[in-house]
Amino acid sequence: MTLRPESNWQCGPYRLALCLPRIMGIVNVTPDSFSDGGQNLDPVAARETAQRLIEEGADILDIGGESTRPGAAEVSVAEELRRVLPLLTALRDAGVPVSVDTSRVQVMHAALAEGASIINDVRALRAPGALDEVARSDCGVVLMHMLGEPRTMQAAPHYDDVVREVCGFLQARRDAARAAGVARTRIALDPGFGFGKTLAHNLALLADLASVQALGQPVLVGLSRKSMLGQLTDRPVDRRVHASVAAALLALERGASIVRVHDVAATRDALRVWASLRKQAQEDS
Ligand code: HH2
Repeated sequence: MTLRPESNWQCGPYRLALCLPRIMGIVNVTPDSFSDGGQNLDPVAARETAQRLIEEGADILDIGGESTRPGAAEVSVAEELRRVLPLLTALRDAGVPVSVDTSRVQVMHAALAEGASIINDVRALRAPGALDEVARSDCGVVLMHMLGEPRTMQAAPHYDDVVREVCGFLQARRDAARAAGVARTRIALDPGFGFGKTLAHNLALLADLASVQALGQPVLVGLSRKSMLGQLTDRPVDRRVHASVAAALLALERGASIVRVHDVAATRDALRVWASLRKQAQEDS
């Protein structure tokens, strides 16, 4: 069991202690997300989902206004804002940090003005102006690795050494964020499971997550209900809860600090069991 150094993740007014793993609950306000698409388009439904995830044990909520599943269609900035902002406004007093899953500078800007505490960017702030936008605020930020673009990323992803290349990319983006003025304590890194990766690539990254952790930032993973779990279990997307919980635990064992999940209640129970064993191990050492 990997024992992580005590650390905190600075996310706007929140300082999340990471001595215990954290759950990021997903609320996609999209018609086409691969798992919860269409469920939260109605603002009342979106708010109810968010509230339920908090009650089930989410430490963070992650709101997405554009699907990044392979082949997903792009939406306009105006449409992304129309989807995300009302829920963000409704969650101002939610009591947990709210993250916005976006790569667009205009959406980052509006979301931060509306109280978002975290920017979760699957493109790791590569859009022109994104580094400066985040540097101007005090939000937390997730820098994720993706090979290519969602529309084509699963066509034939190739790496000579997936772990080395993903770690090299994350290190470079972390250094770029630091150089732009983002404090190290605000940055989490994510290897980007399923983003331009075959099953073999995903498994290599999960097996060697310690290499991502060795970069010295909190590690966030998104494995929940993903197609790699479908490939391993032969289950459709709505029957991957057990595989998702297993994958979350395996990631924690290998050094992840934050798990981004759809099934908060099931994950929370598993994390409680995991954490009790970790406490025991610490007391024994
Ligand atoms: N995965 C998805 C979206 N955003 N962000 C991070 N940091 N890590 C991930 O692994 C990640 C992410 C894809 O999952 P989901 O949001 O459920 O689906 P969709 O992109 O279809 O909305």
